[in-house]
Amino acid sequence: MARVRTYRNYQEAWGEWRRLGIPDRAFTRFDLASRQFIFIDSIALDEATALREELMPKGVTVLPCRGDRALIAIAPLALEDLLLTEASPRLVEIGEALRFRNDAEPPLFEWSGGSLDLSRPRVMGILNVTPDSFSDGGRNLDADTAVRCALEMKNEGADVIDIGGESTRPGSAPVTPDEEWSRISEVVRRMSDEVGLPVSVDTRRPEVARRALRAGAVMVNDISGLRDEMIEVVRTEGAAAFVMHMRGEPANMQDDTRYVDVVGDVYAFLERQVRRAVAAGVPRERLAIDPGLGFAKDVDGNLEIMSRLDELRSMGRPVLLGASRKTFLGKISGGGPEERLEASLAAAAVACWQGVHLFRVHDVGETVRTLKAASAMRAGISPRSP
Ligand code: HH2
Repeated sequence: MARVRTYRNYQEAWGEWRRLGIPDRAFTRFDLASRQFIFIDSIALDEATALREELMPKGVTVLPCRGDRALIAIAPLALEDLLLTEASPRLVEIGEALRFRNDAEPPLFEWSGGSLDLSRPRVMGILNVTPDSFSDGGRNLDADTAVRCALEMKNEGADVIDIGGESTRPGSAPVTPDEEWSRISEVVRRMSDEVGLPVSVDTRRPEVARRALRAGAVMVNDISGLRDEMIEVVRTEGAAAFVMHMRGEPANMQDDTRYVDVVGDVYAFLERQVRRAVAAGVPRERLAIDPGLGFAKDVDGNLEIMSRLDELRSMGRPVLLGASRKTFLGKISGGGPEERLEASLAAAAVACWQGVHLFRVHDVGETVRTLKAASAMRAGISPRSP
């Protein structure tokens, strides 16, 4: 799926295009006044060349870039005109990306037997049943406490509870699947009876995911990007899934945080994984995406993603964001995990403004109130009753 990129000014566009290997002389052909440009993030050179041949007679510039990427310079309205006449499947796909990026219509998010209405921002409350999570580690090890905490999050307005049994903070040690499952099994089982919110299981282990889905969870939150075995679990159990971007393992993921274009690279990865899952039989409506803040990204990478979240909407899938209390927030506004509430709420407001659909957070009540205010301001009207 193509990615729609908006530049704030000419310098920003120029700097990025140079990094992507676009020759200077090409810049003059672009009308930056239109501000929106279309990137195709996974396109072979011969395909980009074919697209250029197709569009050249229509006065549209296609520039192949480094790293299997092409930039199309066309005003969105002109593209809509083009699509009205005749279009190859690639062009139709590009038109769709534009609509997803620009339309207010929310994408569907479903699982077997249920769905989540994304016409307003939704909050996923974090429930880590671990001794060592960076923010709430050790707090919910006992199942009664964990269920009480989930009920509290529900009362504060959470829409989903995300249960994790393994910390994935940078440098954390992995646990065995049996250990992970023994931490969360009772909590997952008690959720549907005692809390009554959809449950997501935060795991990268297919066997843990399968057990959790059979015990009542309906979504899989996989920080390792939904590899083949996990895709199979999601498909056979009829679950929904969050596909998150990460490189390497939590133990070594901060060793390399360089990207050609962080948003473009993250988008290309997520798109590839969504395509694989769909090709394997998981309905598209069951997949959501997450750029994975803090996972193989440095402070500047995280901030660049925060400022360009709107591009992720081009894929037409719900976007989940996990910025809550993360280290990069501490680095820019100071303080340890407990002192990052204000920065976390700022992240929620900035993301809401760009149309992010789901928010994975520790501080549910505060985030719900922030999102109510931010989404009303974005829409320019008072909120509908919940
Ligand atoms: N971040 C963490 C864990 N799971 N899942 C998604 N989809 N997105 C995220 O950004 C994300 C995630 C890390 O945060 P946390 O669970 O609070 O800490 P820990 O990994 O130490 O348990």
